[in-house]
Order: sequence, then structure tokens, then C-alpha cells
Amino acid sequence: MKNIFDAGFVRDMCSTAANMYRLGWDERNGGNISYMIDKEQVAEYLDIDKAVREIPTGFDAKPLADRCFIVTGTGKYFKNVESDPETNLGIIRISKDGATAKLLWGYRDGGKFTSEFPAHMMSHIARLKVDCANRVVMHSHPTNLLAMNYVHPLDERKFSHTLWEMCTECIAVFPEGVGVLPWMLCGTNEIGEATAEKMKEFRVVIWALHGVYGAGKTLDETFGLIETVEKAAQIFMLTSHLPRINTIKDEDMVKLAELFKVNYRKDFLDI
Ligand code: 2HA
Ligand code: ZN
Repeated sequence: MKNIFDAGFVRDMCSTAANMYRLGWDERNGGNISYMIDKEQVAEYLDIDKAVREIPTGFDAKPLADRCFIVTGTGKYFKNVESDPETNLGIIRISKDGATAKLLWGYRDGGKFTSEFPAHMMSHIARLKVDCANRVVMHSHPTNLLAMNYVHPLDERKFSHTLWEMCTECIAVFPEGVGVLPWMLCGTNEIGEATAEKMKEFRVVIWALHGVYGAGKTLDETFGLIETVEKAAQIFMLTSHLPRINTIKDEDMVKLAELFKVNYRKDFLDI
């Protein structure tokens, strides 16, 4: 059996959490990541039939039966993931009936997965129906995006359009725009269900006055998606109190979307 600390999926979770912390997106225990890993890949490092303990999922996770995930722990700080992955991360395998998760490794101090587990797993279920290559769901509190929530209408069309205007390549990176949920109580099945509903249409979902959810095929791709949205929000926050004398026009965004051959939300443009 190979050493789990050398596994690419553990190393990549460590570097992603470290980068998110470095950028100020994940203060204290803010943020969480879940990353689906092939059973066969996990089996190179761990006995996938041997559970350290079982943890109730708290909802019907049957559509993910037998799937393995590496997930950040509840109450854990992104700041500490890289120096102690075995305490701050866990590798789980969802049981056949979806009611429990077998802990295969991690949460060494007796902990469990993030309180946002329902939102993560429900988002995985929704995204896998749209794109069978989806593997990652990521939540964080990027500073400028959160600031923008306080001064910009929380309307999907308007919010997406403003973000697209802020950096030339935004429309190519998230051509479907961003979904926006109203403020809701976090850590509940209800916010999980609402997030998953939005994930049918968007890979980026804003939790108003809280943070953002992103989904993608790899940790890098999902990180890059949130990074691009956050950069656009930063440009907005740096300029929104100043007179705007130049802007990227809707017809320019169309040219860009056509160049990148992306299927963009035409109804989010004034064309
Ligand atoms: O787990 O970010 O939304 C910490 C959070 C909750
Ligand atoms: Zn949060």
C-alpha cells in the first residue's frame, strides 16, 4: 500500500486550501472543499472496505452510493490543512443506502466533514447530471465578491452582467453567468437543496452576504473559476465609486464568446 500523505489528491487539497487561505478567502473555519476520487485510486493507499467509523450523512445521499470523496472537516481552518492534513481532511465512502459515510482516513481528532456537507453532496449530484466529469465543489468567502453583495443588486442577470463587464475574459470563463441565492441559514439541508437547484444551471452560485460555491472538473479549474469571479468583483469594488468613462460593450462580449465558442446566456446581455 502506498503512503496516503504522498497521494496527489491529498497534496492537491493541501495546496488548494493553502492558496485559498493565502488569498484571504477563508478566514478562521470559513470555506470547505469536497473532491470526488475514484475508488480504485483510493484503494492504492487505503483499504476501502475498512471503516475507521461511520458518520451519518443527514440526508439521502443514495445517488452517490459507493463514491469516495476527500472533504475538509467541520470547524477546521484552511490555514492548517497543509501542515496537518490527517486532522483537517477526511476521506469517506458513501454507504449503499446513502444514510452514512464510512470514514476511511482522516478527521484524526474525532471530527467529521464540513457542516456544509449537504450543500456539497447535493451540488455533486446536480452537477454530475449536467457533466459526468464534475468532481469538485468548493465554498469560500472571497473578500471583494462578498463586499459587492452589499452594494450591487442581488439579481442574477444584473450581477452576472456586471461581472462580465469587469474583465475581458469573464464571459469566456463563466458564460452561463452566476446564480444568486438570497440570504439563507447555512449548514442546512434547505440551503443545500437550493444550491443544488441553482447548480443545474450555473457552476458558480453566490450565497448572498455569505460567500460563493463553485463546481468543476478539477481543483485547479474550480479554483480558477472562483478566482476569476473574485477578480471581477475586485475591479468592480475598485471602480464602482468612481465615474465610469469606459466599459466593455455587450457587442464586444458577444465577439469574445464567439471566439471562445462558448454557449453564453444571451438573455443576460442587452443585445
Ligand atoms: O464551514 O464557511 O458556510 C464554514 C463555512 C460555513
Ligand atoms: Zn461559508
